[in-house]
Amino acid sequence: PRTTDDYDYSNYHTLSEINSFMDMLVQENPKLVSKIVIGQSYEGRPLNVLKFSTGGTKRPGIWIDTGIHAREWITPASGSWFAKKIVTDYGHDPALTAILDKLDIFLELVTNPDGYEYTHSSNRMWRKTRRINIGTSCIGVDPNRNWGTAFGGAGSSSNPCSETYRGTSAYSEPEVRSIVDFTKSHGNLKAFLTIHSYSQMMLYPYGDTGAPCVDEAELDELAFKAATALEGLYGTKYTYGSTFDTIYQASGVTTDWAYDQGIKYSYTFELRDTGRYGFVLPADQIIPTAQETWLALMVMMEHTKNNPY
Ligand code: PAY
Ligand code: ZN
Repeated sequence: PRTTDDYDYSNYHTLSEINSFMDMLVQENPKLVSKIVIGQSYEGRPLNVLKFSTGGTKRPGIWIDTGIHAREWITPASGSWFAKKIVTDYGHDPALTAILDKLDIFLELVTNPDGYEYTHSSNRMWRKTRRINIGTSCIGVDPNRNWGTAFGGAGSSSNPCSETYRGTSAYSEPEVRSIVDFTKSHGNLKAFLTIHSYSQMMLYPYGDTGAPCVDEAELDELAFKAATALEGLYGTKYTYGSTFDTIYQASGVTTDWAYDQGIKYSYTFELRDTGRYGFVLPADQIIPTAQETWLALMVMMEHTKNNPY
């Protein structure tokens, strides 16, 4: 494709295709979109973040990441569709326009590029990063157990061969560290939405403990509204609740960290499906999945806009 209008949103793409897509989107919309490189992956690939902004300085920000787990291909595919949706709707859809007049959106499409590349070249079911671990032939750290909140707790593994290996220390993975550094230097993120698959869930803190977070009532109500909007399009049913109560105990996860940084609207999304195809979701479900998820994201972004803190 030469333009983002010709991009095939209904198929899965390689890392280099997604990188070209991002560059085209920036080139076509220079007033609205820019690309920030927040760091480098373990294998040295750039960690690219799309910034959607209509001006201002350090406006409150919404963070969205997709593709932190390599095999969850529906997430960067949906994220690419979101990126195009934002540039298409800005100035036309009043709700999105109002959001972007107050808030900036940051979108990291391929948060674990080494892993993503590996799912294309070698092993479609790879989850972790591609770090070489000392003293074992097992590769990789789970980037969703590597965060500093409850790092090392139950629901994460000290075994480098495990799919939930936490790494040797919190933020050991450059893919995680770069987001931490970006978030802290930005200092004004108000929502943190990390997109995974599969299970059809919206999860809020905490993952390491069943104790409720202080904002549980508000986060639960907002998840209900977002899930209702999502279901309204194609009837896809989501469950929601804390990670601990809804999926399982997990320590050192992104949302617990983001929430403890003071970013109240912190959610993990688990996109389609509930297990029939799992990570290998057929490509004909990409656009419907993106469309329905977008409705939920819009509910959360509007709520963030309307409830400054
Ligand atoms: O962040 O709420 C969280 C933790 C839950 C996810 C995790 O284990 O990291 C849930 C899994 C994921 O998306 O990675 C669910 C999938 C189906 C899996 O690999 O088990
Ligand atoms: Zn995941």
